[in-house]
Amino acid sequence: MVARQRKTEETDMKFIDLRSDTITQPTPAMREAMAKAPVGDDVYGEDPTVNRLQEMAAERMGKEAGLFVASGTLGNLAAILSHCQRGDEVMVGNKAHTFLFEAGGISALGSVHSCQLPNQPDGSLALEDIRAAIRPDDPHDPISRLVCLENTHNRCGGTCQSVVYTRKVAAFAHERGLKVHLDGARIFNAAAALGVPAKALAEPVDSVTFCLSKGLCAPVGSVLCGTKEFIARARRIRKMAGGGMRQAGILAAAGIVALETMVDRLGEDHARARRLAEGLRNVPGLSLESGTPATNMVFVSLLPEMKSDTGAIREALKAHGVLVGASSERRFRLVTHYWIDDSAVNQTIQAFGTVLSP
Ligand code: TLP
Repeated sequence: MVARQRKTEETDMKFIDLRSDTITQPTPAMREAMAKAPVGDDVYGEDPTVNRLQEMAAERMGKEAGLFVASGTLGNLAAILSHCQRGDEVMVGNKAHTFLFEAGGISALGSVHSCQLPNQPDGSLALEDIRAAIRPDDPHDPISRLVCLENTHNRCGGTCQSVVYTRKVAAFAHERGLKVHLDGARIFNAAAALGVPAKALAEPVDSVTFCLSKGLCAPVGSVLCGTKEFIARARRIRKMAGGGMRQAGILAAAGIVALETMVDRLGEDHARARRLAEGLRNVPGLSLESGTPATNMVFVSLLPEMKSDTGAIREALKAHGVLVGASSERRFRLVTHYWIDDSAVNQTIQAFGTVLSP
């Protein structure tokens, strides 16, 4: 209760907003750092704050270099277009964010062909499926170039991909001349849940994007990391996409505070997601998706006997001050984050109970 009052004073959020961790707002420490940040023209590579963030990010991911980008979408786009030429093929999960939710950018803007492999329920891609999808050297076929993984896996329930699995896929891909990109938008959530350094999850892959503006609360930005040579290519793609920013240190400053202060607390969001899940499990009419929450996402579905759909229920919850997301007409997504405290969890469970009561 106390925590919620404190945080509520720090922000203008009116609702208990569980739609996503993207709705998080910068903390007072971030706003202060933004105001004071030394800046320069980052297209010239002269913004000291951006440069510092990029170095910190690369260090955290165990890579040679980093590139500050406006969003996770731009980070993934720049990565895939840097790995692939026009007409090359990238293997992506059929529930991957890169495939479902990035406006088809890799094909629209990069002419990269996607090969969609079934995501297993835990978000992984089966090695056998990767093996079967590798193209022969035949002029009928596109050239298999890249495998894209996602950790945590959003659509598959915020699930984590282990170090062992990531190593296995990367070794398998590398032996066959393929590169591996990791959409690690929430890699720090995965690291916290698995109890490993994020570096260990990023080490096997060639490139990784992670987001500062989700559970880490920065207002804007992601960082793409890889070799120096890869990042030089990605920098050109970023410019081409209109993503070269000038005095971006104002934004990067918040990212530095995010990395320094917000990573170690992600376990709190996971604990609250578990409490929320336990509460919702007992609400008649709802069924908790098995395996969730692995991290900060709770997926619950409406039981078949429930007549209303998620749209109507979301409206009713809103009247109780609670905003939740939906990934289909029968499936809700609730994401915990810094601005969700224990009382918000309790109020959400109560609101669902009231709205769904016959
Ligand atoms: N995900 C958003 C929506 O786009 C669905 C969310 O609310 O979860 N990779 C993953 C795994 C993501 O979940 C997201 C955002 C992105 C990339 C893209 O990041 P942004 O929004 O910064 O472009």
